Amino acid sequence: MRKLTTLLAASLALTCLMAASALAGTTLTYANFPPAKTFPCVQMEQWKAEVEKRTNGDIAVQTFPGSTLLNPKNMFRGVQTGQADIGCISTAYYPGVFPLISVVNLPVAFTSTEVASRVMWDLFQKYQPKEFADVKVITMFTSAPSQIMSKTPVKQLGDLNGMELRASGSILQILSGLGAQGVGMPMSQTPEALQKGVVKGLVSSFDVLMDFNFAESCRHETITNLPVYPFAIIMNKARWEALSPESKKVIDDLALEQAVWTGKYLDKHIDDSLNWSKEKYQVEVHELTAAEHATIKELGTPLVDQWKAEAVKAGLDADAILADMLALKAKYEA
Ligand code: 3IO
Repeated sequence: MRKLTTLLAASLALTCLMAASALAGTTLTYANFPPAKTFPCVQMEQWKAEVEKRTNGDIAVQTFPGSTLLNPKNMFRGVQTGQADIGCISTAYYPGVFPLISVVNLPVAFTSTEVASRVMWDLFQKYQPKEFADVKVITMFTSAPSQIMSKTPVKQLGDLNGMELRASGSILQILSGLGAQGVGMPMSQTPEALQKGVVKGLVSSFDVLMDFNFAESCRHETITNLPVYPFAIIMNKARWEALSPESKKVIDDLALEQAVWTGKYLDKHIDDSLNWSKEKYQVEVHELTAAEHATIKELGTPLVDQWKAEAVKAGLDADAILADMLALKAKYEA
C-alpha cells in the first residue's frame, strides 16, 4: 500500500510537471488576410505544422485566415503593436513603405515563383533593409507571374481600352500605359468588386481562379507575365526576443526552406488551378503576339527608373541592388 501511494504521488507530480511545462510553452497568433484555401494561408498551415513538430510542442501556433484578426491594410501596424504575434503582408499594398523589397515587384520577367522567392529572400538577407527594422522577418515569398483574368476577352492589347481591372503595386502603372483602368485594392476585396461590377477582371496569378473561384466570372485569361507580388511574414519583435534560443533556431532554420516550399507549391498549384478552370468553366487562354509582349516590356522601363529614383532617395545603392537581383535571378534560373 505504501508503495502504491508513493507511486501515485510520483505519477501525480510528473503529471503536474508536464502540465506546467506545457503551460510554459508559447502560443503564437498568426494573422493572414485572404481565405484559408489561398496559398498564403496554405503556407501558413505548413509553417505551423513544421514549427510545432520541430519545437516538440514548445511553440503552438494559432492561425487566423480571412482577415479574422488583422486585415490587409492594418497587418503591418497590427504586428508591430502586438495585436497579432505574426502576420502576412503583401508589400504592394503599402506604396512607398518598402523601398528595397519593392524591387521584386518590378517587371523583370520572373517565370517561376520558386526563383522569385529565392531571389527575394537572398536580397533581404544581404541588404537587411531598414523598412523591416521594427519586426522580425520569418520568411518571404512571392506570388506567381501576373496574368489578366477578365469577364470579356482580352485577345489583343487593344481590348484593354478602358477596362477596369483590379491590381496593386507596379502593375497599376503598366495597366494605365496599356489604356486599361487599374483599380488598386487588396486581393481579399476583389470578390465583392467583381460581383458588383466595379471591376471587370483582375491581374494576379492563376491560383486565384480556383481558390477564389474567379474562373466562374472571369472566363478569359490572357498570358501577360506581368510582375510578381512580394509577400513578407513578419513577427512582433518583443515576442520574438522572448522566445528560447532553441525556438529561435528552429524558426531561423526554416526561413529559406519555407520560401522554397511556398514557391514550389504555387508553381504546381498554378497548373492545377488553370486545368481545373478549363474543365469546370471552359475558360479560354489567350496568347499575345511577340510585338505585344515587347510593348508590355517597354512600358516597364520607366518603372525601373522610377524605382531607382525612390531607392536612391531612401539612401539605397539602387544600381547594386538591381544588378544583384538580376544576377540572382539568372543564377536560380540556370
Ligand atoms: C494573392 C493574394 C492573396 C491570395 C492569393 C493570391 N494569389 C496571388 C496573390 C497576389 C496578389 O494579387 C496580391 O494582391 O497580393
